[in-house]
Amino acid sequence: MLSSFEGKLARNEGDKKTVICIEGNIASGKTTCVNYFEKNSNIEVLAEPVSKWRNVRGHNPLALMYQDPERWGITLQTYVQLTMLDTHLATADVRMIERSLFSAKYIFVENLFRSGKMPGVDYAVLSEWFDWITTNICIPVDLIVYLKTSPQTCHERLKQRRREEEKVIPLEYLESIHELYEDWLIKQTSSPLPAPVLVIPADHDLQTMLHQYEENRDKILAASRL
Ligand code: DCM
Ligand code: MG
Repeated sequence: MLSSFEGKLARNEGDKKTVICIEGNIASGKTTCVNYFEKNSNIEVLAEPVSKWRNVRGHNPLALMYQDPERWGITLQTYVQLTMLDTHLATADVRMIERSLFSAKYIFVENLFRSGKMPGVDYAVLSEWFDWITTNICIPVDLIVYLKTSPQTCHERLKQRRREEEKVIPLEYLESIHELYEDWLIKQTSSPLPAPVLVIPADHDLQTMLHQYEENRDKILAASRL
């Protein structure tokens, strides 16, 4: 269940909040990163609403999308857009969120469309929704932390985490998502950037990654003082 939209909209306007988005390819280690900050700082952490994407009133649009993207891509992405908007409108003053409304559109919807797996009319309707939301609702982002991985690393991690729906994901899919992330956050040649980007190399093992989060902790949390 989504909480009261009207109430959140009203609260979102006016008072200054800080939002840090953790971005990166599928299985790049975003959840590990947000879990680190949940334990080692006072900021509120909001994990990606992936459990909702796997179960909306008994349906699994994530699984359906991987089975037949042409048919179900729009279904999943419409719901992702709604749940990410709900996440952005959460109440805490300082918060870290896994991915964002922006990457949902600029990376995942874009990928479905460019790979010929989303009909033009579905892409047009999602784009209208996205443009309406970002024009009419204030969605502030203060910092993007990009966990930069190689697609091969993500492929290995994906196999390890064994999420049932993701068994069908080939390396090529991760390569296209990677390219779109690089164009957006590194080359900065595709879609608008909602905030400055901090890049953290994320191909390393867990211990090294935790150490890097520790080293970058103050820099990341400093976004709340901008
Ligand atoms: N996903 C998607 N479309 C989005 C966002 C995510 O299809 N707009 C999928 C990719 C992964 C899962 O949801 O299968 C989220 O996993 P992760 O935690 O690796 O980001
Ligand atoms: Mg995750």
